[in-house]
Amino acid sequence: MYGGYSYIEQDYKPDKHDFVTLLWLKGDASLEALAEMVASESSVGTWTSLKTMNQFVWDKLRARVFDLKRVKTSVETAGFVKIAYPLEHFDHDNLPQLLASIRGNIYGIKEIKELEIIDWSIPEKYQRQFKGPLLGLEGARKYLGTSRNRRPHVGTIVKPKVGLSPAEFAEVAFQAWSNGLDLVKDDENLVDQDFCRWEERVSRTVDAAEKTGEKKIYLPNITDFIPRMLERVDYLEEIGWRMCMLDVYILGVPATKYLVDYLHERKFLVHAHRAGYGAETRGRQGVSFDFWMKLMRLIGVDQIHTGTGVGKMEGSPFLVRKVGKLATQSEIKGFEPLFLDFKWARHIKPLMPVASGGLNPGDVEAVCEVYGNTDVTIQSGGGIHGHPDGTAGGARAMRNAAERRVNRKVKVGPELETAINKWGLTDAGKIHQGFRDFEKNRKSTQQRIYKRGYKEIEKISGE
Ligand code: CAP
Ligand code: MG
Repeated sequence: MYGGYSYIEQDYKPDKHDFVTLLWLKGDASLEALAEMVASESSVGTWTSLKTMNQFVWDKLRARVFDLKRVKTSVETAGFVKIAYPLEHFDHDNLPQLLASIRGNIYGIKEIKELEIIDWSIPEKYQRQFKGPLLGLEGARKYLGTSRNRRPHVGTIVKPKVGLSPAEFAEVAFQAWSNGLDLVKDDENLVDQDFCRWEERVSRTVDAAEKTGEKKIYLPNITDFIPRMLERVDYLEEIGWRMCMLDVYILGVPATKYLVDYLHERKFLVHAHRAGYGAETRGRQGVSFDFWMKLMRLIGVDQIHTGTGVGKMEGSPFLVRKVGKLATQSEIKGFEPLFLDFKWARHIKPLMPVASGGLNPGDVEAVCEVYGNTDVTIQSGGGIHGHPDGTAGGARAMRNAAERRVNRKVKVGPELETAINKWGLTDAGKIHQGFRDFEKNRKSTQQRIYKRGYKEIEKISGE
């Protein structure tokens, strides 16, 4: 009972039109009380009973807490719970309103010390209001001509992150492309600084891409206030370059959705950088990256950064494979309490996952093992421009590694050998074995998580 009402129905079976959130909760009251605070504050209630409450509100719009699983801790209460919300609770086609309910006030409730939305499911009827990716995974493959051989796409982020002039930037990009890379992108913090004005950089770099005589991806970062982003899209359209990058987490859901719709009306490929996501996905207060992944596929970005499992950014192979599946599969079999069963509406296309952050050519095999296949774009900044033979050597090594991944007859070239001598070869076999062990111990791992909570999850997540 919280605020005069009881929201708990332990054995509730969600309706196909319900949203379900899977939460981790920890705090200063019983798990039941903590969960009811969340259900109340995120749906129809508040701290006290209301004279204005009526049957329609209670019957049709309230949230329901179910499947509570208490975990043993020494002092506070903690555990996993699920909360179901009826579809009628939400506006049509309005993600900000949905977020204000399920990801809103609940994070400020004083008794709650830890609250993580680990996962959520979205009813098909709600998904049907969104278009999903326009080009997605297969669109990117078709553009680059890799639909048949299915090799991983390889690319680079020009480094230093900021500071090169437009001419220097375009030259580095040309070296990268002409030595085998598919993709070059601006860094997340490079847009329109005085030393590298956006328009001049884009015009020179697009010329460099065209000079290669091959289909290449160049992703200019257009992130800014909305009017300036629209001007940049218009410029790109004028010069016939239909692709760009958005820092989607920084922009937030409303601006991202607005831009993706605008770009897709103009048939652009949209690449999503996730800079900043860690502010709410790490630790036990916030949301998991899966939460964001589902939002972004619904909104329809065509490519998105999803982690590496082996590079410089957080995320174990297990977690990254899970996010990769959310990007590329139409249906996911759950492993509670880490993720729920989930099905995408049929029209929502797969999108291209992007592994980036601390990678080098010796990581290609391992990254493919993390993702479980080669449907991934592998990006490397330091691992290309830090190659002893420079950008050209790094690009050749990276392409060589990608070709070898789909055709074992391709020999290790001298640049790949140099890269491996400098950075080593990440052990893909060990990652493979890790997944096999996990499958073997699925049931017992699950039992341990329910017993000991996040201490066990951290062993899998690498946190
Ligand atoms: C990679 C990168 C990306 C990170 C972000 C960087 O450069 O450009 O922004 O990958 O992480 O600046 O760090 P390096 P994520 O290849 O030189 O590491 O993709 O996980 O969002
Ligand atoms: Mg970057």
